[in-house]
Amino acid sequence: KSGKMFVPSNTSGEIPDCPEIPPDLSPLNVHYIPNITYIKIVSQNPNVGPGGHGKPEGCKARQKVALIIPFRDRDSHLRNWLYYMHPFLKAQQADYGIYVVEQSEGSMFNRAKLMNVGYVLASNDYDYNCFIFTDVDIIPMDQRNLYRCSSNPKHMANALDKFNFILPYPNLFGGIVAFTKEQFTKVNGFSNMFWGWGGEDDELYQRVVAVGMKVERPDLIIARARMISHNRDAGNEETGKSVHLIFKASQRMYKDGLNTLNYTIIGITGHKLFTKITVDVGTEQ
Ligand code: BGN
Repeated sequence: KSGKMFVPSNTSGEIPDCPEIPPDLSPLNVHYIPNITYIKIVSQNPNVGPGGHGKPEGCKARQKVALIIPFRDRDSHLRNWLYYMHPFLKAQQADYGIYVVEQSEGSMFNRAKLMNVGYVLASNDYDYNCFIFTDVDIIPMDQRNLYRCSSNPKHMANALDKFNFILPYPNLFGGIVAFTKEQFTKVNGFSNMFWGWGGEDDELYQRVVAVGMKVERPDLIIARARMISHNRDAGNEETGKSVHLIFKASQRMYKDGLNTLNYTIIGITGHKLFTKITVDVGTEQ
């Protein structure tokens, strides 16, 4: 016996960092499949751990990404989102977890508050440093659109099929946004005061600008995404109150947001493909 042992090339014993840009990313065909089942999605994603967590094999991801989805009564959209997104995030070598934040019945929908709740609970669950707040009905059509954070808050829904793959107005900040922990706490999160449809994203944009950050967006080609078409949900009507709140964003932002968030958890369930948080966010005062 020579006494020589096999010495792995990485002598520190730690797995290497994943490459900055994951290999072999490409555009995708995305279409809505109304009857896709959870059983099928689970069987196609054996790598996904309880609560909807995934990790790259053989390398260490540079970011830990929580995906936060505000939700109420959109089961078939959720199934489609999961069907496409688990393989997508795997291809991107993401270290990630999926949090579906469901608002309990009986009050007007408050998308922004659900985002704040998702941020707080995901932060308690794992050491995330990047938070992607995404609607359940938007599915990216190109794996090169990296679900990661940048040095500025990033708007990622700038090329939706619904808007003919262009940005409909320069300050649009809806659909999907990515914030690091530092960026999100700097703006005190979303406003808690937007009940019903519209404007909470425009208000968040005002917060970002008010603290001197810029908004980044991916290239229009790789940002292409499908939005599942649907009618406006009951319990999420437009109230017309948004415009006043948006105007005063910079005056209100430190008195309305993460530091004033209140809610009651109804339940937290670790499903195979996601963590579901059901929450009572109250009603408009
Ligand atoms: C805008 C909404 C956004 C929404 C985009 C795209 C408002 C505020 C009006 C003062 N803004 O009109 O919330 O993301 O459309 O649908 O409603």
